[in-house]
Amino acid sequence: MSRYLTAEKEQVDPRRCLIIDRPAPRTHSRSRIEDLDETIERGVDWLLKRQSPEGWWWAELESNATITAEHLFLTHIFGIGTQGLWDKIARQLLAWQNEDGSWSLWYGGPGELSATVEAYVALKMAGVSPDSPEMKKAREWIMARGGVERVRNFTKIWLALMGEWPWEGLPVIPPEVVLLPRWFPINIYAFGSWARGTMVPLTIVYAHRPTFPIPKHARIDELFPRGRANADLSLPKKRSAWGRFFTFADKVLRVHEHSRWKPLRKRAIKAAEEWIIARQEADGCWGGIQPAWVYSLIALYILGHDPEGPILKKGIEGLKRYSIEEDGKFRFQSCISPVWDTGLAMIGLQDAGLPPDHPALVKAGKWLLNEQIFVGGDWQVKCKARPGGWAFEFDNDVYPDTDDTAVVLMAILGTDLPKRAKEFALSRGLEWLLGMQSKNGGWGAFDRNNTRALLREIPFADFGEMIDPPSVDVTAHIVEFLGKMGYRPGFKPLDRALSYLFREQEPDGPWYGRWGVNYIYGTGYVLPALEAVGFPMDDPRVRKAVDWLLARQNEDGGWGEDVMSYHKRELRGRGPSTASQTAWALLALIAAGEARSEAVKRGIEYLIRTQNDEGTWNEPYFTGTGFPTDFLIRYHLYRHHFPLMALGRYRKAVDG
Ligand code: R03
Repeated sequence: MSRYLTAEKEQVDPRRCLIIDRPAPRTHSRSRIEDLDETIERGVDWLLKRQSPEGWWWAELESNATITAEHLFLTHIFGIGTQGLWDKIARQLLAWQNEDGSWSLWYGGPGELSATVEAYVALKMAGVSPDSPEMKKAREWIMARGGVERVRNFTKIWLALMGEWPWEGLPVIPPEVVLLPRWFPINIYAFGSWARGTMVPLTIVYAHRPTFPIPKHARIDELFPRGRANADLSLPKKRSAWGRFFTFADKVLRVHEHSRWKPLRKRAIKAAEEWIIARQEADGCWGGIQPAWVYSLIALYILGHDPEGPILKKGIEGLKRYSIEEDGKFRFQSCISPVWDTGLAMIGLQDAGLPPDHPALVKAGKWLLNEQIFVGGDWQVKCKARPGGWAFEFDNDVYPDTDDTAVVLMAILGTDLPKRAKEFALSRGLEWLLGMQSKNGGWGAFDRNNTRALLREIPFADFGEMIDPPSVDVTAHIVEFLGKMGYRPGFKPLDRALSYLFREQEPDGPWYGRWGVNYIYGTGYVLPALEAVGFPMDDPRVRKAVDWLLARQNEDGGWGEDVMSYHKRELRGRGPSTASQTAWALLALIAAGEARSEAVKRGIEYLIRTQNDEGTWNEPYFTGTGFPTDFLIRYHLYRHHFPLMALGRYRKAVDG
């Protein structure tokens, strides 16, 4: 068995220069607009010190207890868990536990049942005594909410893999779906890229129903309210017409699963296996995301691949790059963001006044040029353009995304780079983006026209999102890039994008934030995009958005928005001030021509006042979105590069 976690032969730590930021004190007394220059200078220095020798910036992408608990489960399944690692995981999980015994999906958020069950099981496996006060509280919290029967499908899959939940108590996904043709309403390319990369390996797992039993002491009989034998195995209720249809289809598929006549099964499994193998990345990952990665490892393992063989060995060793060990604690990242962090850091530095030929920018720009992807990927099923995009992670050639591509292109545009190389990168990036525009004028993140909403109704769909329809925030980034390239209304793709954006505007002014929390994020991207394409900022629709933001400024001069704004109308644009959300609001207002307003001045003073002694900002809140209310992300550089952009653009706007 490979013992990657205890391997001592380490040559280079793949995570060196990963920024793991902690809150720092604030003892300075800068708070006035006269302190702007010093604040910017400190912010620039902080960032420059943290650039890697290769040129990139890369900070932690924090999520929640499930990802780390599942890492423990995975090491159990492969028999590579060590007590040393499990102790570190246990310490991390306990550090995240809420006072009431539960675990949340974001800082300050309510306890969540699936996360709490996963953390509880992982702690039990790690050897934490079920009689400890922490475990007792967790158990009571779980049982008060219906116990293990009420958790999401993904949690049930992990429990089934460990013999703690019956495979019968999960919706069926037959591997034969891999064979369905692309014109069929349900086929793997109709799913969002992440759902596709996750479900293809899961079909193999489902077909084999393997179990890797856990020791008796760790079993969870106590989480079944009516006892294990009487567990409620019914599927989550879907009320819509399609939902009822799929629930019926599930019953039919169950009969098929129990029959011995499965004429296409062997072919389907073979096709799924080849599909997975063809998509492993250079660093061993799949799609740069934890779910696709871990289920691909498990699927290939079940099919008999050798853990010491080329595929699984690389896949398991690669996990190290997504791991973080700090202060005797271990946590796993669901995804990593070096390309995104680098692009945004460069834009922040440019706004802060670094010249285009600054060595840090040139170095970062050259690194980004090398990251451009010129091989095909899944997106080609719906788009005929030549490749030329960027992905979020170091290695993810199959799934470049339009959001990273737009941000990187803007970063490159403001940097002095060898002329021919720069022009080539810009033109191929632009060509790819234009090819990826969806029918409705907007852009999805990973695919074109990925909008089949009926997939949300399958019984499996109880977490996250099944599809990747165009979103306002991604579209705004691309519009902004088009503007910086000199495109103006009258250019057809831009006109279509602008009508999409205005169709999506809320009646009272703001825009929804798909990949960031929430209306402040959406609005904070749209107004700078409109300005970049020369849109008249006295347009009533712009003024409405401005008024909406102004009405939501906090007493302290900042802005904040609670994650629950995704569910509760009255929380839209409301919440404790944060550095990143304040910056988004300011970027919107400055773009709208409000730089000299009292509100913007107070917002800027909020950022000046709250900068900490290290030159960055403290931000415990999660302001990034993976899936609204199901999966939130704390990007550890958002607190830094967005304030830097806002302060820098403010200075340019009032100086000029
Ligand atoms: C901010 C813009 C750049 N951008 C990329 C954003 C990446 C966000 C992180 C992606 O990480 C994921 C984590 C996931 N989990 N579960 C799923 C998943 C997908 C991506 C998931 C959910 C449902 C299904 C399959 C997988 Br079905 C933890 C655009």
